[in-house]
Amino acid sequence: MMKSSRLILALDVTSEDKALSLVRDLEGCFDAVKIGYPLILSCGLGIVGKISRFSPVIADLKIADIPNTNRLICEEALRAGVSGLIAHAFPGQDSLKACAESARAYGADLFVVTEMSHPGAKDFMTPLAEGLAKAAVEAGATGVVAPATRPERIKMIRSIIADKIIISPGVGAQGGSAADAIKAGADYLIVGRSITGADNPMAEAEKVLSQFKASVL
Ligand code: BMP
Repeated sequence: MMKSSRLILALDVTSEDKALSLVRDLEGCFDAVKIGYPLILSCGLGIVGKISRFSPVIADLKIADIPNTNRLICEEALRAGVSGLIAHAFPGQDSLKACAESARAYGADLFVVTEMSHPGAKDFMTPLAEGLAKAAVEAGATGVVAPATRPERIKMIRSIIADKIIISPGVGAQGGSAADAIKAGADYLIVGRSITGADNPMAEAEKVLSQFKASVL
């Protein structure tokens, strides 16, 4: 993934037409599109090829199974053309390594969830986040997913993962600030609804991009 806009578009829509028109209209505003269960379950994996004509696609399947099942899931997504995968680390190092090996075989990126951005993440994930970040490093992942809603946790995770990539959701609809997440150490922001649900998605994307620029200057 090339760091140019430093924005990853979260495409949580369930209509193929809407998905493709957003990707077409916003082309050039983002470095990758993240799709997950909503779009893949409604349109099928064929949507990956259609979006990848415009942008690299990250499959946010939050893979969390035994190693063999993880490998099968990864290979389906990779064969469909994704250039990145998102997995959970909590099933253990063997499960995560299965994802890392599959991603490596296709030259794709693997991102590992640490602490999630919603309030409920504090119930179970916060105390585990350090260990999950260490597991990502040990598995040889490209990077981790860390919460823009809690910049102090991005900082903590950065201290564990050194120069691995942090992709960070939670800006906009979940209340996080783009500037604070970047200052805390995020490399990319993952932004969905505040752009995809806006009357003028391009204007919203430009707003996030300008906050980005202001915070790195
Ligand atoms: P939005 O900007 O609309 O809140 O979208 C954020 C995206 O990032 C969603 O696709 C969500 O599933 C994902 N996500 C998140 O919000 N928090 C996390 O901790 C991990 C995620 O993958």
